[in-house]
Amino acid sequence: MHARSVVYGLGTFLLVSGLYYHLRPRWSTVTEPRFPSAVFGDPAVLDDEVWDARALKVREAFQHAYHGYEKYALPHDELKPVSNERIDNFNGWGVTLYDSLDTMLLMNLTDEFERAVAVLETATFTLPEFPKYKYAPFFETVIRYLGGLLSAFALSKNPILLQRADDLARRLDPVFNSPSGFPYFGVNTNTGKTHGPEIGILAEIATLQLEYTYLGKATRRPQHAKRAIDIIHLLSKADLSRTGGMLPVQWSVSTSEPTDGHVSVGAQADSAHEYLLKQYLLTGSKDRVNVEMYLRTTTYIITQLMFISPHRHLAYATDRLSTKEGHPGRPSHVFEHLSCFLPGLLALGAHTLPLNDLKSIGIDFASLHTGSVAQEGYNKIRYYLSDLKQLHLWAAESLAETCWLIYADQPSGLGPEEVLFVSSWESGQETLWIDAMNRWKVQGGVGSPPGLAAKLPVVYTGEDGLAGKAQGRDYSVKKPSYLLRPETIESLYLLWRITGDLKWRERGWWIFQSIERETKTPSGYSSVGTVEMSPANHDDTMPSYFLAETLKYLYLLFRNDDPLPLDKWVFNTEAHPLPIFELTAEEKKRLGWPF
Ligand code: DMJ
Repeated sequence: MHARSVVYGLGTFLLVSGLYYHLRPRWSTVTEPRFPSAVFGDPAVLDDEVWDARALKVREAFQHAYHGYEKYALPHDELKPVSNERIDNFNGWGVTLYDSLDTMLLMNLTDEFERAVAVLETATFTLPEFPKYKYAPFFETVIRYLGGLLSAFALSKNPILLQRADDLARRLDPVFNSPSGFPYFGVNTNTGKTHGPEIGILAEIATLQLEYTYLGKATRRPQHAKRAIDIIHLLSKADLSRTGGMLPVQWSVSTSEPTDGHVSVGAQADSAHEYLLKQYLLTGSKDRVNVEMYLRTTTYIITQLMFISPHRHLAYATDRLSTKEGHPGRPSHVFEHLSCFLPGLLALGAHTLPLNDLKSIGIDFASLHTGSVAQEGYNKIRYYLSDLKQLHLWAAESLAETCWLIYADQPSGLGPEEVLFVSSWESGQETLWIDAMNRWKVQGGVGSPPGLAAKLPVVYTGEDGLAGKAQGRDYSVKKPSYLLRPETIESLYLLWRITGDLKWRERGWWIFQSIERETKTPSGYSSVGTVEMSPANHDDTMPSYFLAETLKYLYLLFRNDDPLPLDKWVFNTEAHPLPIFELTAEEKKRLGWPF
C-alpha cells in the first residue's frame, strides 16, 4: 500500500510542484510557496523517524494544554487559555480531565493519568448549588464524561473507572422517563428532576448506543444495555418515508416520530448518523437493523445532500431545510466544519462493510429503498451498484478534499466554522455531486471523478473579502471562527489509515503547524475569532474536545504503529475508543439483546 503511494506520490509531486510555481494564485495575499507537499503528499517525507518526531510534537502540545488546565482550571471544566481563568460549562465536574483520560493512556502519560484518577476517585456527580447548574445536559455528559471513563477503563482496566461510569449512568437514568423513552435534554443529578422540551434534537436523543451497550456488557447490567436497545427500536420503526430513510433533525419525545423534514449531516444531527455504522461495528457486525439504517442514510446523503461547486469543483454536503410532498426541500448550501466528520465515516463504512456483496450479510440493497424519495436515490446510483464501495470512497475523498482546502485557503491555515457555497446559492445553478458523477461515467469516466482532483489553495484575507476581492473560491466564509474542532483531522486520520495515501498525513501535519502557530498561548491553545487573518485573534476558550479529539487524532495520524486498529476499536463521537466485541449467547440472554 505504501509502495504504491510512493510511486504515485512521486510522479504527482514532480508534476504538480512544477505546475504550482507557474500556476500559484497571484491574487493571493499570502504568496510563499507553502502548499505543494501538503496538497499532494511529499514522498521525501517517508522516513518513520520524521513521523515519530511529529507524533512527539503532538504529545508535547497535549502536555502543554493539559498542564495549563491542571494549573489554572482543575477541578473546573475548561481553561480559558488567554486570561488563565476557568469556566464551568459542562456540570462543573472537570470535563477536560474526563475527556483527556484515554489520550493520556495512548500517549503513555502515566503521571498525568494517575493524578487524574486520584481526582475522579472521589467524584460524586452531584451538581453544585448554583442556579446555573439546574441540570446536566444528557448528550454532552454521555459523550464526554461517560465516553471518557469507559474508554479509559477499556485501555487501563482500572475498575474505578467502570464504577464511576456505572454511577454516572445511574444518576442520568431519569432522562429516559419520557412518554416514548427518548431521553430528555437533561436531568438534575441531585434530585432526578428532568428538564427538556417536547421536541428533541436528533443528535441529542440518538447518541448513546455505543456508550450504553459497552457499559451494559462491561458491568453485566441489563438496564444499561436496554437504553441502547430501546433507542435503536424507536429509530428503526419511525416513519421516514418523507426523507428516504434518513433521520430528520427534530423528533417528538412523546410520540417518537419526526416533527419536521429538515435533514442535515451537520449540527444537531451528525453523531446520530455516525452511530448507525459504529453501533453495528462495535457489536461485532451482526446487527442488521443499524447497518440497514446506515445504508439508507448514505444513499440519501450521496444523492440528495452532496453538491459540487461550479468553478473549483469542490464537493460539499449541506442540509435541506424541509422536505415537502415527497420531494426533498431546498438545500441551504452551507457547509459546516462539523460536517467534516462525514468523509471519515464514509471511508470507514467503505472499509468495513461488504458494500459490493451486501447479500453476504443478508441484505437486499434494492429492497431497502422503498418509497418515492428512497427509490429516486437508488435510481441515481444505478451506475455504481456493482461497486458501491468505490462510490462511497470517492464521496469520502472528494468531501475530504474540500474540508482540507477550506483550511488551506485561509491566511491562518485554520478552517472556518461555516462556509456558504455562494455560487450555487445565488445562481440557483446547483449541481448534485451524483449528477456530475453520472455525467462523468456516461462520458467514459476519463480523468479524476468530480471533486477528487487535488487543487491549489486560493488565499484571501478578511480585508480582501470586505473589498469584494475574495472571488473565485466558489464559497464565502459565513462563520469565520475556528473552535479547535476535530472533524477534519478525524477524517484525515481515517483516510490515511484506510487508503495509505500520504497526502492525508501531510495535510494533517500542515494543519498542526497552523494550530501551533496561530492558537498557542502561554498556558494552552485558544479558539480564534477569525481564520481570515494571521496572526489570528484568540477568543480565550479551549474546549475539552481539543484534548479528547483534535490532539488524539493528530497523534494517531503521525504514529507509525497502529495502537487502535479499525477492526478492533470503534471511536465514540468524542474520539473515545471502545473495543469491538461480540456478545455470547449467555450475555445476549442476560442483557435482553435482540439483534
Ligand atoms: C464534539 O464534542 C463531538 O464530536 C460532537 O459529536 C460534535 N462535535 C464536537 C466537536 O466539534
